[in-house]
Amino acid sequence: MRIGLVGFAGSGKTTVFNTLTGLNVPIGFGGEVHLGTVKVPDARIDALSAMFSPKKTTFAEIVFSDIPGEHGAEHKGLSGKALQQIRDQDVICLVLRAFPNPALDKDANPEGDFEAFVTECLFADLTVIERRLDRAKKEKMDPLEVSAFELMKATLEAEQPLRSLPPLALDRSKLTGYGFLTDRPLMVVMNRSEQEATEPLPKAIADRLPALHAAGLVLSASVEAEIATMEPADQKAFLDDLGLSESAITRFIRTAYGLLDLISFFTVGTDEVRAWPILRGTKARQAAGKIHSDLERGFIRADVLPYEQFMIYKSESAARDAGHHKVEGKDYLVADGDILNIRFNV
Ligand SMILES: Nc1nc2c(ncn2[C@@H]2O[C@H](COP(=O)(O)OP(=O)(O)O)[C@@H](O)[C@H]2O)c(=O)[nH]1
Ligand SMILES: [Mg+2]
Repeated sequence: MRIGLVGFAGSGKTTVFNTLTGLNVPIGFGGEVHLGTVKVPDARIDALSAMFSPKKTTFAEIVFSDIPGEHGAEHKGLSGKALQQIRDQDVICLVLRAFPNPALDKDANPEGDFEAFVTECLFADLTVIERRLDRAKKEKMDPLEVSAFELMKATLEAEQPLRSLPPLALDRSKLTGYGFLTDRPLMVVMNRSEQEATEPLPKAIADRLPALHAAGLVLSASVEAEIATMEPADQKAFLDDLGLSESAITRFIRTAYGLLDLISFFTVGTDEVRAWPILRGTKARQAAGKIHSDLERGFIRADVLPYEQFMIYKSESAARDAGHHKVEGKDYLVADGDILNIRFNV
């Protein structure tokens, strides 16, 4: 999964990026996109790996991109280049500045920045759609496509993001090339000062999130940066002191998985124990395709063993003998924690 950190210059994107990835790229305005990969912790993978002692253990991964915002004197919006880079991401994570930054002559205004970003994305999508509809007047365009674009236009003009349109309203498989920003899942990170690290999201933002189908999270990048330099034992005490039960990365991953409605299935063996993130509601055949396209193409059936059952019996054969092993067809809805073995033939 690719998550792009975006936001206005000085909002703390690079600091948040360093916190989440454990990297240490230089702080400073502008610059290039940074990439960092994080393993998604999963105690079930740890347990399976301990049992199989595989050559390789593979966790789900998140690739974070730190995308610099524009920093011209007046214009504090995102450059065309930044917008293009955002289009390559699976999730947009907007970092809002809610701490005083002496390098900027403006007070923190997270609510204003939030609305500015939301509006900017609406306009960027609207521009793409209007251009396409203009072109449709000259060239032939499938009438169904025209009506889809008219619907999207009306949605944006009503200040609703495209992601608010339900799956049946829009055939998104035909729209992938457009990279609509408001159709991407949106996560909002409120980057607070040390003193306010545990304050909840301001009401003005919290109230807006449901209608935007977005998720929110509060953290203090500078607090997290401090924690990162401590011994693990001290980290826990420090988090407890602040009234935070978990580190930012743990909370971040949970929020992202919840927003996207992601679950994991597992493959196990002495070669590799691995977690595969999928959308809830994915069918066995598509899940097989995550592993390899041959497995999707030549899919015959899936042997399914829920993780919980496997851990009770401690072996596939014992769980099977006890009747917990299921054989499922291509339309089986994969459940969180399913250990899958795909039978296929190509
Ligand atoms: N007090 C405080 N300062 C922060 C926090 N996050 C970032 N900063 C500072 O704000 C400035 C801009 O941060 P940076 O990560 O470079 O922002 P970017 O331009 O969005 O990448 C730096 O001086 C950071 O040290 C925070 O949570 N609290
Ligand atoms: Mg930066």
